[in-house]
Amino acid sequence: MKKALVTGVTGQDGAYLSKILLEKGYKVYGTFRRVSTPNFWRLQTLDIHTKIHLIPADLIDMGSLLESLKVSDPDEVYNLAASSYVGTSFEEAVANAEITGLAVTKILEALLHQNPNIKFYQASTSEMYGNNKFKTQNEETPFYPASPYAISKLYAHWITNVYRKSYDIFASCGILFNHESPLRGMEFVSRKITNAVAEISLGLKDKLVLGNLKAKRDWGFAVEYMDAIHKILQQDKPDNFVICTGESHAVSEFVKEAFDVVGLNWKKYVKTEKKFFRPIEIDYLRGNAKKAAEQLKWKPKTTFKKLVKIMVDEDVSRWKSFLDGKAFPWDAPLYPKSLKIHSKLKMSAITECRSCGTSDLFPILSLGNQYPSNFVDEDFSPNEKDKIPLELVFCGKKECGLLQLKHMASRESLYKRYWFRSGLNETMRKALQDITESIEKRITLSQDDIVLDIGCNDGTLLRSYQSNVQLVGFEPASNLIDEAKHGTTKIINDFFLLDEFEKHFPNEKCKVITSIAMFYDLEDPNSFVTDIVNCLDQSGIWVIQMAYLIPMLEQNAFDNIVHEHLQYYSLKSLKNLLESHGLEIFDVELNDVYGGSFRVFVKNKKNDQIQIQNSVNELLTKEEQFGLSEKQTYLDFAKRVNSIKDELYDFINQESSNGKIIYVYGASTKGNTLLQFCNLNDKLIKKAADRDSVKFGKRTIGSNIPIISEEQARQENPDYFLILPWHLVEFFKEREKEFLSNGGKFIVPMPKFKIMSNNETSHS
Ligand code: NAP
Ligand code: G4F
Repeated sequence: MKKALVTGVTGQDGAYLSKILLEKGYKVYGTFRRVSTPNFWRLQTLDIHTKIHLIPADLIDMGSLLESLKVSDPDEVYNLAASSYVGTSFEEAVANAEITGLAVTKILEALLHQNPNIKFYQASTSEMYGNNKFKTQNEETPFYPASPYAISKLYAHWITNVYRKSYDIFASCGILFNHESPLRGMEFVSRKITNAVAEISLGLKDKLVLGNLKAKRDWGFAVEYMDAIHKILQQDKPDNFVICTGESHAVSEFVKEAFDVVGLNWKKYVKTEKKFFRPIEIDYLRGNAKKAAEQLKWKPKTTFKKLVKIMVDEDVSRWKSFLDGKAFPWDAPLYPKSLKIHSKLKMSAITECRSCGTSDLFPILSLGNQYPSNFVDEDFSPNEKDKIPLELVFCGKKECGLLQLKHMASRESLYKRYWFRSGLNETMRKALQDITESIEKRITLSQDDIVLDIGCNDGTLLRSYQSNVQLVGFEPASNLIDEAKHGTTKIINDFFLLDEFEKHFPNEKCKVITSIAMFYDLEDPNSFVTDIVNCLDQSGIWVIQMAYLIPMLEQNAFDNIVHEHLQYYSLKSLKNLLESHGLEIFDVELNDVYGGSFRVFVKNKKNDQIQIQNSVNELLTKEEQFGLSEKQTYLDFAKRVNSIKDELYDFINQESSNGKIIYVYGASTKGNTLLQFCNLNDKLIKKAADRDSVKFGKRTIGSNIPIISEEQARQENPDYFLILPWHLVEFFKEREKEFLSNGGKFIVPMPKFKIMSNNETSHS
């Protein structure tokens, strides 16, 4: 799925372009800036406000521009934001230069840093031609800008051309002539006229005061122009294109056409006043879009007359519905609910439980400021400001008691590339097959039923179904998609969203939904569950599997705590959340995956065909006995974790200063938590051995330990292997028999710190 970033998404063009891109299957990110009265009315009118991913950004703020590129990671950027009203640019010339002109260099610079392969579109304008003497204007016509706005736009136009040539980037400009629509801002002459005509026709007003009626413009319909700019970025080469109708009409003609629509004589109502004249006027603009017609195969369709009628009719109908007591579409001064806003502040602390919303959150354990787990190239220098605290808090509401992370890293950055591949090892393949077997035992699947796996990774789980069904997956990590597509029906390269599912499977529901090792990653579990409820057939089942809290506490497995996993569920806290959405847990099983997981089977409460198993109450009782509702249980865990940290660090530090060579064994994702928390780095641990060749040559983030193959590590024969996937230690003992029999030792950090050698197991 292509991703586009549209700056100025709240404006006329931003709204129409976003709609077109969504219809073409793009994931659309849009920037908006804080204004005193929220202005999402255009997006609401087109009913796309919930479908766009909004990013707060101001064009004069470099940080927010960088952030918007980072969050959206786009294939295409459409820079539509500008202070676009020519009249105001005379009054705020410096601001205009900053916003409309200089900001474009900032975006281009940010883009070069983020990814020079991003395609860039700059919204240039016919205003740049100014008072030129040519009968028509095309891409070769010289520019004579006649307003601060036009000068800023010309700067932006040239800088885009210069960057295109200098850095060989795909940067194109559309030189668009005036384009109008019912979504046009009210101060532009077209909308000022059509709105006033509507009011006059309904007896709400008796005059329209304008400026220069003789000025001529080439007016087209905005929707069609947005189609053209999409085409501009789909060309083989970047270039400049004029987009226009080729006809020019005076303001007075616009006025006459508009009054004609409602059957009134314009001369009776229209006056002119000096204050609406410009200090310098552009008398005449008429474009020539021959190049667009030839290369883009684009031609305008809506005539001048039709355009005016569309706008007048829409304004009349808005005013009529206002008179009927309905709100105007632009009377929307609140942030509409369910906007998707990606704020970088979300990295700051939560103040309420993500599940039940209570504000009773108690601090339990801090693992310090850490880089989100990653494996990076040798020359990568991490930036301290990318560290995010890893801190656990406990929800004090009795029915909930959810253990969760206080801070959150940007989701997009965590899942853009995912290091873990399900199909890589036999144990995991079997574990996933076990899930589909347990499902097919509980529910009969028939041909064409949809089974959906959310976070489907490389598709291993989907492929293990025995029944002949439609295998559908959502997976945000692009590096896994090609593999996931093999042998499956449809893989959607994205986070799960009901809208997205419905786009591909309109009017269909899923018989089975699985979410394996992902449900605890959700920043908003409530909206996810709402989407599941609407996606799941009423007789269907949802299976959630993830690391379970009791084994994590019992085994002191603090390395389960990573930025990805925001919640650490008990059965009770999960039950509380699901029940608030009309769902019910009907069975639960425990298994050894990830050192101890639970598999929870969920159904709609209204489905009484499925019996609730005793396993549910049994586990809830066990949780009470274990003390999962007590804060003290978690504080005791934190104490044990801190003492493991001390023991581990002291031992490694001492052995390293004694000249012993220590390697990591298994550069696991979770291992990065342990290394960073325990202050272990390449000074103390020389190398890390791993099986996955993709990691060879890379380093563990933050601790900077170079990763090599297991074979190389065996040859180099260190004194110790620090076992990061410690729950597999019995298996490693067998695999590294020779290393152990040659005197090598394992350092096993958990459940209790210990040293293992061939003959003995000793605590330090
Ligand atoms: P518009 O309706 O005025 O929309 C402009 C957008 O830019 C709005 O979303 C606005 O946000 C945003 N913006 C303004 N200042 C900003 C800032 N400092 N930081 C971030 N965003 C800011 O304009 P339009 O008609 O859609 O035009 C789109 C683009 O095409 C503009 O660049 C315009 O100059 C250019 N253009 C337009 C025409 C035309 O006839 N429409 C012709 C040629 C070129 P708010 O909603 O918060 O104000
Ligand atoms: O609607 P306008 O304000 O648009 P203008 O100045 O042509 O600029 C628009 O189109 C440009 C493309 O050429 C864009 F780049 C720019 O961002 C914007 O979208 O004025 C059109 C004509 C002008 O000649 C103006 O002097 O209408 C004349 N006019 C006469 N009376 C008036 C009025 N303009 C406005 N805004 N208000 C009047 O009362």
